[in-house]
Amino acid sequence: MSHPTSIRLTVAQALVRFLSAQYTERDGVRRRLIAGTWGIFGHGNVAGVGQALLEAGEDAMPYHQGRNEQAMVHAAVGYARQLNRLSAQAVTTSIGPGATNLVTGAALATINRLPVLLLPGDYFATRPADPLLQQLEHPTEADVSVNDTLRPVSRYFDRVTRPEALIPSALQAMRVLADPAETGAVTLALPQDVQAEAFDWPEEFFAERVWHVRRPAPDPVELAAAVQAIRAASRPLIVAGGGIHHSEAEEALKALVDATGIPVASTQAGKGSLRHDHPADLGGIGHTGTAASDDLARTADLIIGVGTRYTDFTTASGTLFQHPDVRFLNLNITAFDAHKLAARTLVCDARAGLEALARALEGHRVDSPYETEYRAGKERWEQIVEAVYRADDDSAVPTQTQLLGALDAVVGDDDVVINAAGSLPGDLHKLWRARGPRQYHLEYGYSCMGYEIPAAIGVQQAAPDTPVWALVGDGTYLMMPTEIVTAVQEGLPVNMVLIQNHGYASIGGLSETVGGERFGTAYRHRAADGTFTGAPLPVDLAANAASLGMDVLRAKTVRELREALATARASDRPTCVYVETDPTPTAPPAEAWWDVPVAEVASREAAAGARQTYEREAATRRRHL
Ligand SMILES: Cc1ncc(C[n+]2csc(CCOP(=O)(O)OP(=O)(O)O)c2C)c(N)n1
Ligand SMILES: [Mg+2]
Repeated sequence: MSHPTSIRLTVAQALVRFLSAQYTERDGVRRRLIAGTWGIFGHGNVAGVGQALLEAGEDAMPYHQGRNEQAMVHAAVGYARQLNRLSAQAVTTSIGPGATNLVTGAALATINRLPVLLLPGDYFATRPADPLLQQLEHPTEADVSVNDTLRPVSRYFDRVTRPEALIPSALQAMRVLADPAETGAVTLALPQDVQAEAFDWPEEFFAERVWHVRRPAPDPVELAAAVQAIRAASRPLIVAGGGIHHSEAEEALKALVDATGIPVASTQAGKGSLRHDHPADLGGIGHTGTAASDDLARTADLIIGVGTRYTDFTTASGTLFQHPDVRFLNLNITAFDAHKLAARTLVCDARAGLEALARALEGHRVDSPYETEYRAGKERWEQIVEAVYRADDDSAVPTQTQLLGALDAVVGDDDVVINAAGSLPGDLHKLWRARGPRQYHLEYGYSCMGYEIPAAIGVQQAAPDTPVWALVGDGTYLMMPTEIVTAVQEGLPVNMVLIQNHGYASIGGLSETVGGERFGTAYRHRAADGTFTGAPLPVDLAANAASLGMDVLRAKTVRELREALATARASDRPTCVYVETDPTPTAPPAEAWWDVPVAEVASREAAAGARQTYEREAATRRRHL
């Protein structure tokens, strides 16, 4: 018997209806919390969530068709990042392989603290005929399904085995997605029989709900201690992390820096927090950082980490901060990150914290010789960037840094440049001149090859009028070109710069420094001696991109590259600029170490030599307590 205020729907229909009524709000701006749903259908969601999406219609819940489940998560992550985590997307999959394809995307989302709602189909809750197609039968734990692989990579996981359990579970899922400290991948595994089951839902379950995205203020005691530490420091350095963007704290950072003269070095996620031409912006920090940042990091007595997780790239694997009395002050919305490196903590929203610091530090400024010193370092680095960007011969094959110079010349302040893996993250972190705060979109928490193209789709969905660029190496392209089809289908004019250098330039270079002799890093035919040292493989990736529906411009010289980039930017179609680069490495070498352990014993000379260097570097590691 139905309750008078109840609505009879299947679990899947109820979930879609519930999701279409959820909103976030921050600073008075309201957005859909789940703005759309990506899906690939098979058994496990075709008759459940698939039917529910059809019934709901595009107005209530826009549907996007992907080609690969991992890629759909990447697209959703790109979307959420572009909107500062105030809006997210859901991803529905079939049972088994469709579901486990989510794992990589989920890890990426959770590591980068970006929200995505995952809705994998799951085995029957009622177990009428196990094993069903694609079921893993665990011999001793009957309730284990392949979806349990999503537990360690999800910030919230539930398997909804009864209809009424959806109510608390869906509410908890929204709480986590909208929580600035908790957010990441959220998984609701949905047994396929339960998805199709009808239930009488209380009407209130479908009422509009607004999830306020809070900005926790700093604790007065922590704030006082932080202010004291900054006043006492003679060489303070801000490490700007991704939390500044998530919190939309760029203006607050600039105000603090303008008032105090404290310089800013940025992580991959934080780059663009200050415009590149601000006198206190020193660019990237750490293993892929600039000399301006890393020289200062070595001699700074107070590191002020704002919204950073302090990865090994940032700390140069624990070797970067070498001042004998260096101390850390961490402003972070998660206590977990704030406490890293035995820091003084300021656990709060980045914008709220930076504004409070600026107020409390009024009248305080770093010594002028310190300012003169870092400004000179910045100027020296800018000359290095100019030199590697410049191409004196227009008719030559471009190097990778000349390619970045050409792109730098064509983009506007709002263009978004996306990359995640290969040799580009290092080159971009060192060289890119970030203008707008959303421009530099590097996924370097998971550094996942294949993120770029689907992420460009998500970014373009979030910012329809903004030119979006996926920068893609040949190895990365081969990992996941599939979503080109999706960009074509959705009519999204994303640009892709496809860089052909016949393999893994990045890992090849790394391999050489760690005694690996470039083993397995080039895309070449097997030679007579059985090794992959023959001719380059005869692939034509430009033709491949064209076959998937992109417009393709092949650029052979610097001049053709400049023209192709401008044409791509002006086009309203998905466009690929394909370029074979001169492999001569032209990017400045690393300013700081990165720990990749080298064989302690080896018969080959290369590894033995590399081990000596390794031990010398490892000896400089510090434990900050
Ligand atoms: C999914 C995934 N697999 C493996 C790696 C390790 N990895 C990092 S960079 C790289 C090679 C990238 O090659 P390409 O895209 O051609 O860029 P290039 O190094 O040539 O600049 C590999 C294999 C990774 N980051 N992601
Ligand atoms: Mg390559």
